[in-house]
Amino acid sequence: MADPWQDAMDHAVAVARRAGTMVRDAVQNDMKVMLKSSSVDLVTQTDQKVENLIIQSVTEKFPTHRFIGEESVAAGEACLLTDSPTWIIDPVDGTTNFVHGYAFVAVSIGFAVNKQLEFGVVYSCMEDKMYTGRKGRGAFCNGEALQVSDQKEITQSMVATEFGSNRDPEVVDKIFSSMRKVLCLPVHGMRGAGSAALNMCHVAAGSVEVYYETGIHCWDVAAAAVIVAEAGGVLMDVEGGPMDLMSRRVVAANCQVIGERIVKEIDAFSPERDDAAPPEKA
Ligand code: LIP
Repeated sequence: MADPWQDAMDHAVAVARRAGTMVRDAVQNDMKVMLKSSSVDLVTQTDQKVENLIIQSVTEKFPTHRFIGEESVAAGEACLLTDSPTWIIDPVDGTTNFVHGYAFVAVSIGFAVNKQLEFGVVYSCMEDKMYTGRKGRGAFCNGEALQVSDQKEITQSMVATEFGSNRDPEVVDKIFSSMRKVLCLPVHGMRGAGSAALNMCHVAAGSVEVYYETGIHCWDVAAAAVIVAEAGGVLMDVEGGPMDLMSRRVVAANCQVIGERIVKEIDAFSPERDDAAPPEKA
């Protein structure tokens, strides 16, 4: 059967490539770093330029489609997923990496219809790796099919997580106590690429068994969630049960057994949801 969203997906791949070139070019130049929620939550003009490029180019081709974009939300737009076809965009996932010239930087474009994720495109700009996933049709990296690892033993596993950008000591304590428990299971190793989307692509590619994080946003994980699922992996909440895209909590695992095992070690907490109502104006 013809894929009703093939055109949109082809467009996402093409625009992600253009965006990636913009990111690579920007790394060579001086960049102006600005702050968002805190002094460690960084944003650059490139994040904003890339998001504008993607939104403009998609709007020209699909004028009725809607957007949730990291920088548009930072500028005050609502983060609401409706039944309309919606592009969920992180123009630069791994902004801190980008600012420091650390190699894992991705353009992440997810696409949802009727609140269901249909496809995801994650372009790892510095590595020139194009990860794609289309619901029901598989996941690929530069055209090669992706398959999660078949490991079922947590003690033989590689685990990825991140410190995030919340430096509230209570939150940092929870992050460290979870990491300590995971490390002492013991696991083979713990890593963090500095990009949620790429951590998840590493699960899809089989080099990491499980990635978990609290504090991410829907634009960090929407695209890669399709890639993980289509590579045979599972997505869940940090307390088990299904992943909720707006909850800012994610576990992406190669299989249910590993996902559920890691959940037992996580000290869960709940940041404000992405779709929380904005505060009323005084
Ligand atoms: C970042 C993530 C990173 C996570 C940060 C942040 P950004 O996205 O990909 O892994 O730890 O909290 O969400 O801000 O670079 O798009």
